[in-house]
Amino acid sequence: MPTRRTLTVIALVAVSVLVLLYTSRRIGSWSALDDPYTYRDPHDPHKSHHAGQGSPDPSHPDHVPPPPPPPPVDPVCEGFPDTSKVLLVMKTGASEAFARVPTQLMTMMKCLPDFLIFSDMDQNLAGQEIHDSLSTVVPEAQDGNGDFDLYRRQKSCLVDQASCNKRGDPSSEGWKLDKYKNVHIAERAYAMRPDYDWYLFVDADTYVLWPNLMEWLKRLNAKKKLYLGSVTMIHGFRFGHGGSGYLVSKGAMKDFVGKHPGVANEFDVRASKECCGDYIFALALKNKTQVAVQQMWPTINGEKPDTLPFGPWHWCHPIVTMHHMNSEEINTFWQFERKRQLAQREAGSSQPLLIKDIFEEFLAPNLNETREDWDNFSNNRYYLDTDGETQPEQWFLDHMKKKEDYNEFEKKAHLSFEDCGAACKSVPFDECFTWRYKDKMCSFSNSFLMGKPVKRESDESKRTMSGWDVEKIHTWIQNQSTCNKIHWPKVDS
Ligand SMILES: *[C@@H]1O[C@H](CO)[C@@H](O)[C@H](O)[C@H]1NC(C)=O
Ligand SMILES: *[C@@H]1O[C@H](CO)[C@@H](O)[C@H](O)[C@H]1NC(C)=O
Ligand SMILES: *[C@@H]1O[C@H](CO)[C@@H](O)[C@H](O)[C@H]1NC(C)=O
Ligand SMILES: CC(=O)N[C@H]1CO[C@H](CO)[C@@H](O)[C@@H]1O
Repeated sequence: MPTRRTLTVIALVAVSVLVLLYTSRRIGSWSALDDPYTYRDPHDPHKSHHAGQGSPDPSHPDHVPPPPPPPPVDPVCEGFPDTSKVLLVMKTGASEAFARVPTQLMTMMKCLPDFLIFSDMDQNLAGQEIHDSLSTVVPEAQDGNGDFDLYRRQKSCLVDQASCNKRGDPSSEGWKLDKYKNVHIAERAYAMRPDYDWYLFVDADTYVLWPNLMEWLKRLNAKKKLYLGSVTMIHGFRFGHGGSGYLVSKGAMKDFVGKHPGVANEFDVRASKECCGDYIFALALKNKTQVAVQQMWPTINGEKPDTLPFGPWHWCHPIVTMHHMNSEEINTFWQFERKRQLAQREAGSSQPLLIKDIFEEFLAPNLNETREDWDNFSNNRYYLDTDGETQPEQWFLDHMKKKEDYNEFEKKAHLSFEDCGAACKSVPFDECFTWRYKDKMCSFSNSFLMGKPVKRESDESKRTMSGWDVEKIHTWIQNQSTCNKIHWPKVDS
């Protein structure tokens, strides 16, 4: 039997241990509080200095400098991949920066150790520097050029940009200015940060899935000259679509902007004659290095959860970028991605996020047979009355099936929303997953997506009605493999 005295001693010891534990935790959290004062060397993003710490005291012979405290880890960034070899280079404009950039900084960019933001004016957004990419455009390209009206107006704005822009049309003017930026941005980004393996160029409404990107880049060699994107064409020339984002390897950047100082100015005047900056970038890159874009679609993608067409060519593919995401959509997707990664960590699995996972999160819970005043973008094939008084536009006629191949349901498809749906259900999945009825026209899509609500038209025949062949969609999904084989895009090097 323990005596009363022993019990008292044990109790006292227990209390002291608890007090000690508590104070050491407090100290721990105090040093974490110090971390916001971490100073990041702008010339070397990987090196941090802690003010007043780590400087050895020479008067003390046995002095061992204390190890620097670990960098602050936001709990939301736990398990976030090491992105220190990839530089995100974001392009925006002063007329949109305050609407788009803050949410990006709070979500998709939150766990990045470094990145650069370029615009058409020097700005500071809550401490984040935004650089004017157009400050060195040659006068020959700017003078007397209406494309630069917004550029000039922004600089002389006495109040906020939104108020000044009431004198113009910022979205179309911003677009005209945009095409001068891309090569300058590449040049400046490389000059400011020459030591990265990869440079990822995106717009301010592009979303990047970092865990997927880092998983993908493990398979690629940055020393090769690579330019990877979602291919678009102008005048038969292939280039990576800017909003989807394009990746350029260190090898290509070195050969391009590294070896050709002033290359951006060589293309300033050319830019005034072309439509788009992403196209100019590809022209300049090809001109100087012979490097051409490689097709990475659908992994580098220009759609977003509500417009991604799910189906045979969008399923077991990992996705690395999405586009046209507004702040709310970025926030929603970021939370989904972080939640999923946490769950995976607990389950000890690490499958990349596939396009089918986006279907399961965003569309599957909301699949319904029909929706009124809703557009599901079904536009692969049209059924319409070609014997009426008004001749339909040629584009619609070009998207019709040969009438002699119609079955009984297809013959009536143009009559009503219900007939259109019955026709969809009468054909196999590679002809119709979803249908839409609008303006006395029935149209099919061989993929399925969410789409969006549209304003209700007072004229009954002008309303947009959408339908999903839910049964066919489920049958098709059940017939898919479970995506054991991940379809990473093929890269030649
Ligand atoms: C690059 O552009 C210049 C100027 O337009 C042209 O003279 C030259 O032939 C081009 N070089 C290549 C390799 O396309
Ligand atoms: C879902 O589909 C059913 C059957 O077509 C329809 O009656 C119902 O209105 C739809 N629900 C919504 C929210 O559109
Ligand atoms: C199911 O998959 C098999 C093999 O890929 C294919 O031949 C068949 O057409 C598919 N059926 C459906 C209904 O998708
Ligand atoms: C799957 C599908 O039909 N997607 C289409 C959605 O609508 C846009 C714009 O009309 C088209 O570009 C897509 O091809």
